[in-house]
Amino acid sequence: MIPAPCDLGNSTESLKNSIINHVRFTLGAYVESASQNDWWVATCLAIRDRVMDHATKSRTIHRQSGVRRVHYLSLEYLMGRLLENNLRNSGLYDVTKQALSEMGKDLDELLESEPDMGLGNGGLGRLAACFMDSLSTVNLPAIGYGIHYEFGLFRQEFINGRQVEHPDAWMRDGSPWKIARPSYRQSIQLYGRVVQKFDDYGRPHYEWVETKQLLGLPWDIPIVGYDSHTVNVLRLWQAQADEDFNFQVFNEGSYVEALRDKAIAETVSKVLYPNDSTENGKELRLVQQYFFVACSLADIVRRFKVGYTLPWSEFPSKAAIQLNDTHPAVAIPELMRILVDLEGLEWEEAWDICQKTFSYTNHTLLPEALEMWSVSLFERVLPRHLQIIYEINQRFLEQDVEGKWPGDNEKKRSLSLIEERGGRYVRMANLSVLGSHATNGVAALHTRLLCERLFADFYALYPDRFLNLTNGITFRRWLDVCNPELSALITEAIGKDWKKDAALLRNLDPYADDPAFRARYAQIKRGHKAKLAEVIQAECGVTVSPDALFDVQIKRLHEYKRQHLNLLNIVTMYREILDNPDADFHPRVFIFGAKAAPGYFLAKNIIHAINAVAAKVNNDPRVGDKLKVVFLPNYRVSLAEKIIPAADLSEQISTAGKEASGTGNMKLALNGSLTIGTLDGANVEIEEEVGSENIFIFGLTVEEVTALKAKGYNPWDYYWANKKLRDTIDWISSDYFTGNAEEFLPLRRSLLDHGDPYLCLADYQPYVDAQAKVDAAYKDKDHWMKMAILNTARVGKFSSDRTILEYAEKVWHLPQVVVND
Ligand code: F58
Repeated sequence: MIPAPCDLGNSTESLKNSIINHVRFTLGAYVESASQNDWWVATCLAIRDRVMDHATKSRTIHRQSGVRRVHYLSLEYLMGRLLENNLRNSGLYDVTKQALSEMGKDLDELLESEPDMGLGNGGLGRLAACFMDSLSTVNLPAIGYGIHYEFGLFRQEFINGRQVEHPDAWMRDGSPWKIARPSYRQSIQLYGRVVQKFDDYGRPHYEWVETKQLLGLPWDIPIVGYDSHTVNVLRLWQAQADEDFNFQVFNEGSYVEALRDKAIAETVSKVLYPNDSTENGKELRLVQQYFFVACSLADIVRRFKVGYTLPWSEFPSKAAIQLNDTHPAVAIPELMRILVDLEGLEWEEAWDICQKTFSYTNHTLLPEALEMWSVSLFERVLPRHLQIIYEINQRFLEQDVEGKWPGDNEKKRSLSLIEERGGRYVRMANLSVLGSHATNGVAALHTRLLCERLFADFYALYPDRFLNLTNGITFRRWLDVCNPELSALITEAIGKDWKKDAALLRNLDPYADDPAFRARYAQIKRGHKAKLAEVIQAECGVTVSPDALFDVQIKRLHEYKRQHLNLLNIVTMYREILDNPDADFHPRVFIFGAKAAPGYFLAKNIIHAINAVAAKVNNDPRVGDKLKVVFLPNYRVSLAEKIIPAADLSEQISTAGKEASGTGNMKLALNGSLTIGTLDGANVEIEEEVGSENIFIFGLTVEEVTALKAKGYNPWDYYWANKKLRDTIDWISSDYFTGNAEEFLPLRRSLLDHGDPYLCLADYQPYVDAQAKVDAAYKDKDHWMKMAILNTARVGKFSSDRTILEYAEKVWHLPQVVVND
């Protein structure tokens, strides 16, 4: 008989026992002298024990019920810290806090000691993390697949105001959340060549030979949903050398050589590429993509074969595969290879299975961010896949494109999977649309622009394949965890069901008119501002007042996001304070958080410029408390969790048509920060939800941007027509801020000589005017709080639960499967 497992109850005593057992038996430490890290690990393990049973149960139920599962393929998961999220979602927060406190330990201190799991660059990676939370919460059978990077996104430091990058060894000491699954290890092939062979009937087939092997070891991270027993897993692949690979060399006595090759193999999952929106065609990146895709598909196929004895035509009824942008798009030719070369299916049947299985999310319209691989590189790394892509392309152009536009070579050029101008490249976006039954944009405006511009010809060909699925965020992490005080206030007012059904937040609407509620809401905001002021003091050495307006721009640093437009306004304000010391500004703190891609020169110049302006402003006695500028280093999820609840104003000022959606805009609005923004991405829908009287919209619309560019945009016109703007730019590019007038010439040149590609100058005056309105509005504190409450109350639409349920209904056709305790 199998004995019952040890006590995994949810009482304080049970938790104390579990934690102490882990301190003693897992970590081999004395309770009396265990380190802070030991206590943190032991607490995580105690929670993990309670979660794992549900993970096993979820897996069993999903298998037994034979339902379709979604497999989310993403090269990035920006998870942040896991302990507090898991505690709050599983309802074990209070009891764990109590258990620790009875043992003389402070939970909050332990939570602070957890390193972020920063396996992503920005919005796309964080979206994947929010989706994993929602998939478990709404009881959908799902597996997330990605790479077990040894180094996540770099750690950022400022030295003399300049960004310096350091490696982020997030799991140098291991991580209590991940579990190795060696029995599901996969072996995959790379490089080599293709040989054509013929069967007894003279039919050709292809073999991929003389390849290099790479092993993928899966690590599972359980994903705990809120108030649900579904625990899905995030499966991350670690690259390992195939042990047989160098046996020969090893036997010949070249021990060191053998190990060198092992090290090379392992570099595949070493480090996350810190690119934001530019790809640079690096071979290792392509190898990373194929490695994780091939391991994941092999895992999915293994499950299909073990679980069922079904024909391949049933594969799509068991497996949906979502491509998070084009980075995993090589999955399309890989599944074709499995079906045609390994399983012997006819091309047409295999292609039908592929299209039914895959769906694709696009996250950008920026042309430079569209992934393309040089044909020669692709051919060297994945020779068989290139052949398959050629075959897909030929059939597509000859059948579908020729059928719709006979003889139209321009259409063929535009739709082809191969770009032929300026070298030959594989277009991963075209491959993704073609190999999928659904392509979605991430906000209504973005989807419209996909259909009208980027994929116009595909849209004409297959209009039914395109749909919009506006992004969302998990309200658990971005309210319940990061702002427990506000979460409690909301729950007190309207009950706790909003945590599962965010639309219920609308019930808060009337509370905006309740002075007592407003006062408590304001008090909570002030509390967070006071805490953030301490962080600012500790990180930047700048004293800021919690009574100032906290104006926040937190996101990757990119020209299209226009942190430099924000800077132009700051410098304008600075001048105005000096010119007119009695001007009636409400004191303001401008807060930035942003990492720049290490090779993105102009983005780094902008960071330096903001830091240089900050240093002057913060130390100028003529300015006093009226204006402070701080750039918090090393922006990451756990820092966002401190900034967002403390923000009054949310900067969402991208050039219209450039930001696909944005999700920081949703997090900030949820926490009662009013948006100052352009009509871009999801800002458009935020305005629709909160009402135009509760948001500050300014600037050119997408249509106006297009018209202006068509007419011929010249930033010098704006420079000469607006003295304030001219003075501002000239001041930044003088020696005033650093003693060296050359320092910010790159920024000046981009704004003037290089044509200001993101139209900062065109939007400058409308932005300055909108900021003046913000200043006036903030002076009426009571009304401001009312607007803030209405933002919290009206952004229920942006819950990732809603987004995920829409994917489940419209794309994956997935049932909800409740897992009982
Ligand atoms: C972001 N993309 C969009 N890409 O910019 C943002 O508007 C959107 O809200 C978000 O996706 C979620 O849909 C984004 O974060 C990347 O970070 C890529 C990483 C790999 C290289 C190319 C950019």
